[in-house]
Amino acid sequence: MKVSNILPWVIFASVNTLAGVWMAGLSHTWVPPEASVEAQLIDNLFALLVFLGTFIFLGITGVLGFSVLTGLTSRFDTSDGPPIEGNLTLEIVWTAIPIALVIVIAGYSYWIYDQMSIRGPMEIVHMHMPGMEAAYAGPMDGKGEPVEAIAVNAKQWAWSFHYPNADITSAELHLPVNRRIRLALHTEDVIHGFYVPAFRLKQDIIPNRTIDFEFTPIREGSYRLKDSQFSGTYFALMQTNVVVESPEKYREWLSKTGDRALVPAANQAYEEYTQISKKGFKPGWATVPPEPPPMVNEG
Ligand SMILES: [Cu+2]
Repeated sequence: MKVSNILPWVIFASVNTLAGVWMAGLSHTWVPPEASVEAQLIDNLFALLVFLGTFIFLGITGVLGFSVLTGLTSRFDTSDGPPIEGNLTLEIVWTAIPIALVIVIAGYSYWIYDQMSIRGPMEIVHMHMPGMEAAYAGPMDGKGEPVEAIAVNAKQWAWSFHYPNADITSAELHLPVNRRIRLALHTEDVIHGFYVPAFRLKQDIIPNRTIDFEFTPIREGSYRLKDSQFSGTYFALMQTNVVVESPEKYREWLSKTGDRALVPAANQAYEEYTQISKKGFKPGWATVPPEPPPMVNEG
C-alpha cells in the first residue's frame, strides 16, 4: 500500500484522536464538581466514553462526508453504482473492533466499580471476580482511620440520619471531609433511592434489608440528596442537604446537635398533605398519607 494512500488516514485518525481527547477533557465541565473519590473514578469512565464516542462519530461522519464530496457523479449520469457484494476483511474488522471496545469498556467499568468498593449490593448478590477476595471493610479504612458509620432511615417522604457514636438524629446528612463513610441504608416502607449527584452515587434502598454503602467525600460544601425512585406522591419533595465539612466543624456540629431536644423534623410532604386534608379536599382516589415526620435533634 503506497504511503500516499495511508497518510491521509493517519492524519484523519490523529485529528479525530485529538478531538476526542479535547472532548474528554471538556466532559469534566458538564457534570457537577467532584465531591467524592468515587466521583473522580466515574468521571474518568465518562471521559473515556466521551473520547470513544467523539472518535467514532467524527470517524463515521468524516468518511461519509468525504465519500459524498468525492463520490459525486456528473449531473446526467443515471447508471447504477458498482454491485458491491461484501468484503470479508471489512466485515471481520468492523465486527472485531466493536467487540474489543465492549470488552475494554466492560473490564474498565468493573475495575472502577471494584476500586470504588462501595459494598452496596455486591454483598447481597455476591458478585465478585473469581479468585478475588471481597474487600469486606472492617471498622478501619485502608489508612487505618476509623470508618464513620451513620444509619440512614428513609420513609414516605423524609430522610433522617442517626449518628450512633453521638446518639443524635438529624434531618441533614453531615459528613467529615476525607474520611471513609459507611451508611447503613434502611427503608420503613417502599423502595427509595439514595442519590447524591455531586458524589455520582446512587443506591436503591430495599424494604426488609439494610444495605451498607461506602464512599469518601473529598470536597467541603453543601450538596443535595434526592430520592431517585418514584416512591409515591411526594417523592420529589424527598430531598435534603448533604453538608461536607472539616473534621473540626463536624465534631462541633455533633456536639451542638447533641444538646438540642428531639422534635418532629420540618417535612414539606407532611405539611402539604395536612393542609390539603384540613381544607377537606377529597382527591377521589386512594392516596398514601405521608408518615409523620421523623424525630430529630433540632429543638
Ligand atoms: Cu422516597
